[in-house]
Amino acid sequence: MGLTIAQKIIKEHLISGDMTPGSEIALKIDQTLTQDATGTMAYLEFETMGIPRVRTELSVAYIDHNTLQSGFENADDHRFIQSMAKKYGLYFSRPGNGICHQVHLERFGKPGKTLIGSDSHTPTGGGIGMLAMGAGGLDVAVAMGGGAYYITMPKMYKVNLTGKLNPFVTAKDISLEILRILSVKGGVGAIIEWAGPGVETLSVPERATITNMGTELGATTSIFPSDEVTRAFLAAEGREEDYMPLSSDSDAVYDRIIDINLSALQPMIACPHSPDNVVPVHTLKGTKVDQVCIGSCTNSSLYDMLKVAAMLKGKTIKPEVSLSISPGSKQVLTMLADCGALSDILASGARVLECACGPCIGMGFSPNSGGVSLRTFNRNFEGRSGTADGKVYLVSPETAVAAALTGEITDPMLLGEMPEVVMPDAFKIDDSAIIAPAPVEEAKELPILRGPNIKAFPSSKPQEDSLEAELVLKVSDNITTDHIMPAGAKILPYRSNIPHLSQYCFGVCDETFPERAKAAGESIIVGGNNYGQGSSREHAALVPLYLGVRTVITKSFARIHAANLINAGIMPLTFQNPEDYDKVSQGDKLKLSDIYAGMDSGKITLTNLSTGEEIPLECNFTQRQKEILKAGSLLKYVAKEGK
Ligand code: MIC
Ligand code: SF4
Repeated sequence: MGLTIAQKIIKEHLISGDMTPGSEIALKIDQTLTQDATGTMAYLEFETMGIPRVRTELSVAYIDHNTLQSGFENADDHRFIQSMAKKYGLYFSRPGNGICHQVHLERFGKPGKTLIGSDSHTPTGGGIGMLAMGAGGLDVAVAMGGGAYYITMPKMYKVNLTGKLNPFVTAKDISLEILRILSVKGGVGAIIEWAGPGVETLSVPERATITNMGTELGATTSIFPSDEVTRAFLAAEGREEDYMPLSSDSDAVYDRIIDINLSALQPMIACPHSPDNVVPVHTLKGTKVDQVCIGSCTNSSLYDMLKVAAMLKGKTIKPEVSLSISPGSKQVLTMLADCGALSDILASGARVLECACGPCIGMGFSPNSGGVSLRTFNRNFEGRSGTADGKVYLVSPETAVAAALTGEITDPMLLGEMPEVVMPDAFKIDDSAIIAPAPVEEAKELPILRGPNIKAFPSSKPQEDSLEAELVLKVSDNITTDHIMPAGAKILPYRSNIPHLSQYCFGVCDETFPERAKAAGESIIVGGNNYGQGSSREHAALVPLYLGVRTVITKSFARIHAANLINAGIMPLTFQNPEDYDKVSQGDKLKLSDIYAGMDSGKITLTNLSTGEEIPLECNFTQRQKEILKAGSLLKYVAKEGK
């Protein structure tokens, strides 16, 4: 039987396990990346492992999330990460050099390699034919130390592309269309391979837009073939030697095949507050728009920005609309400046922001009260923009510009001719903002620079055989990590200060949660389907751990969050019958007994001590996961096993 692209890369990197979907596999990781919001924690964890130098082919530490520096906290964290990178053998991408995924694609990504990153949009690298996955900081720390990355062997989905995109219809619209078809949980447990004759019509940055947003499907990752388009992109980046061709075998078997005809696609828009709440743009025609943001790791490539500049050239945005543009990298911004496109953008009335995540993670540029914000980003979760009642819609750069020019949601296809955009044959290479690590001998003597914002991480407890605790919080379906541990300008600078962060835990759902959880001592959370979707932030596990949460029981979990809970020593369990979710209420006293036997059999009984009812729960832990939970956390397990 032939292999898919992902299966080929997995086979080549398989350390243990068998490649049957559903079984645990251990993968050798070639490259890692971190960003600063998850990086401080990942490097603190790496430090405790006592390994003198990273053992990957390449590890890069990016600073792109926390760049406001409204106090000493961000600046201290940047210095800490920079000193870690220098000492332990990582490249350091300075603040201002760009968003991790965009820069990694430009300067480091290589077809056929494995990459894990402490950021859920690491699958952006799939656009260049990498097997790139988002992971918790601790998993990245272990991989930096040369350890394997463990995942459940995914199923294989294929999206077969035919035809060619019409002007004003873009890769973002393909992403939104697949979200409309599959929903935010439709990719769970699967790798999505993009195939068919339509693939060669898409450039690497367009492919990367699509693999980036595969994260919103809950997919393990998404991947494109590596072909002549990939070679041309690498050549333009001055790294043609990194090219290798990659394609699936003609008799590769897929669990599901979805067809999309690019010629028939129209501009799409995701409505508040979920990326899968997708409709054609024209159905919302005339909706007044207050704010437009163009950028983020989804849509900030040179190609995107040149299209935006060409559409804005000679025009002025509506006075009622505020438009921000954040180019994805220094390379993109420099090239925009050199060719004059930046002047066209500025002349239109746009505000140009730093090459960083910025408004995407609520670091400034929040919309006005109740404001409608059209963003080229990948997430529109409630409250993420920083304005609690802001209404965020996700669109392509073309649809974003159409709204900025008209002041309302407008199908860009109605704007007349799309101006021609010519991509240069070569990108401008300037790696001066990427700092190489110190040579081994010199590194030994180097200090690590720590600020007072870095606090110890919470200690976890070994899982005991029984647990009696209060159900402190019951939440519904599709709870995101932005609900569990919000980000934004006020909170993000405290990513290495769990006690401070804990005040905001679940603030979007219930501001009383942190106090109630602390008062309860040990506690349990109950959730619905797809609990923990979104970010890879392990803070969404570490903060509940700090507040005393011992187990989370749901109808189903998002992949990275479930792994983060186990790594932190919190047991994720699911209802055997989803309707039993209704048999527990917030405030109930719950009991789990014979947990060890249950971990082996996959069945654990929950007794609701408040009603007397018994409820069957399920778990599907691998031997390793059981040992992690019994040890208390992945860190304790690694220390114990010497792994
Ligand atoms: C996000 O887009 O939510 C983030 C911020 O990039 C996160 C990482 C984080 O929470 O630091 C992600 O996607 O993993
Ligand atoms: Fe940054 Fe937004 Fe991309 Fe997350 S999704 S890495 S916050 S740009």
